[in-house]
Amino acid sequence: MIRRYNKITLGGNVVKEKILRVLKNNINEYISGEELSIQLNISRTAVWKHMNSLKDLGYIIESQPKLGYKLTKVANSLHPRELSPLIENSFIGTEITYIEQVGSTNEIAKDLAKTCKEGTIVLAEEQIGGKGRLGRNWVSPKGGGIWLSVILKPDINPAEAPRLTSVAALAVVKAIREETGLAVGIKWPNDIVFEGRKVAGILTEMSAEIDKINYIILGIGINVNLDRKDFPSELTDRATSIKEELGREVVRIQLLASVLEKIENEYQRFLQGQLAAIINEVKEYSQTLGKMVVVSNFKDAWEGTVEDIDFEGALILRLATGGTKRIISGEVSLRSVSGDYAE
Ligand code: BT5
Repeated sequence: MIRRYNKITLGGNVVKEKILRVLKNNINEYISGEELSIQLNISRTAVWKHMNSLKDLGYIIESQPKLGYKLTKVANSLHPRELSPLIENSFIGTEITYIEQVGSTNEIAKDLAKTCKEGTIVLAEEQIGGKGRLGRNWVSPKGGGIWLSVILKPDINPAEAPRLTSVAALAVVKAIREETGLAVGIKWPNDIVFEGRKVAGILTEMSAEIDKINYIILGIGINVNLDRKDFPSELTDRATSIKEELGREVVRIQLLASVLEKIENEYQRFLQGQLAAIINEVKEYSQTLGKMVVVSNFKDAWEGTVEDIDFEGALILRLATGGTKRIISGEVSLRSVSGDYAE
């Protein structure tokens, strides 16, 4: 079942919200069932039922007959109940569709996009049909990642839509660096990498008419607490997670709140005409500038050295055969020391 949540009501049961607040304010301390029932004006049986449903949501709550209830661990979930209080944005993430398991959050976002307001997000704990670009697969196991779609409705020319991939990439890099300290960079146009391995990817999809965008969906996948065993063997050399690189777990929800905040900031800068400044920052984090590469799209491939990322986010390639080529979107393979090109 798909449920929408919004920031004001948190969409949930008000009493349960209150119980959770009391438990969180007294984390690791017992609070008696009687006290809770008096404070909230409900029966002790009702308190007990709410505790059970909180346990089902992943909260670890101990109970002792004489002492009452003690919250020892908050749920490792991205549930809007947990997320909404962390978001201070004015529109990105103020409406949340949260689903435990989904095919692809981008597909759900497409269904919502026609009627929902700009900034609505779709979140899942697990994707069983996660998508990369060009119909590729995106590995999205349960509970370890951030699998997110953001619905935007910018009043821009459809030809300018690829620029939003750079806007999103900058937001994700800034959030990961600030929240975790991991010095990730951007492999043009949509990969967030650490030492050559992919930590996050962005899939920008659009519905448009000739001169008007209906909506854009920024699909963002971040490998937060994934373990090496979560990746299929063919990806172990090319993919990694924040946890693998830092050697410790990261609080997913905190990182997610930061990603949403940065997306709102960078997107507002974009709408205010500050793309050139955004691209300058993208260039600071670029892992492709100055490198020998092969850039390909569905029909062509060009070999050369990346000379620049221009003020609109396009790649400027100095071709091995002479001259330059401006490329708006494509696939970059970097040349290794041995002279091979790796994805
Ligand atoms: C991307 O495509 O990098 C876009 C990924 C977007 C994923 C998000 S999750 C939320 C939203 N809902 C979706 O269904 N998708 C978006 P691309 O550049 O085409 O990279 C895909 C390639 O990356 C695959 O062919 C694999 O080689 C590799 N790959 C797959 N899963 C990966 C993972 N979890 N981490 C790193 N690399 C992965």
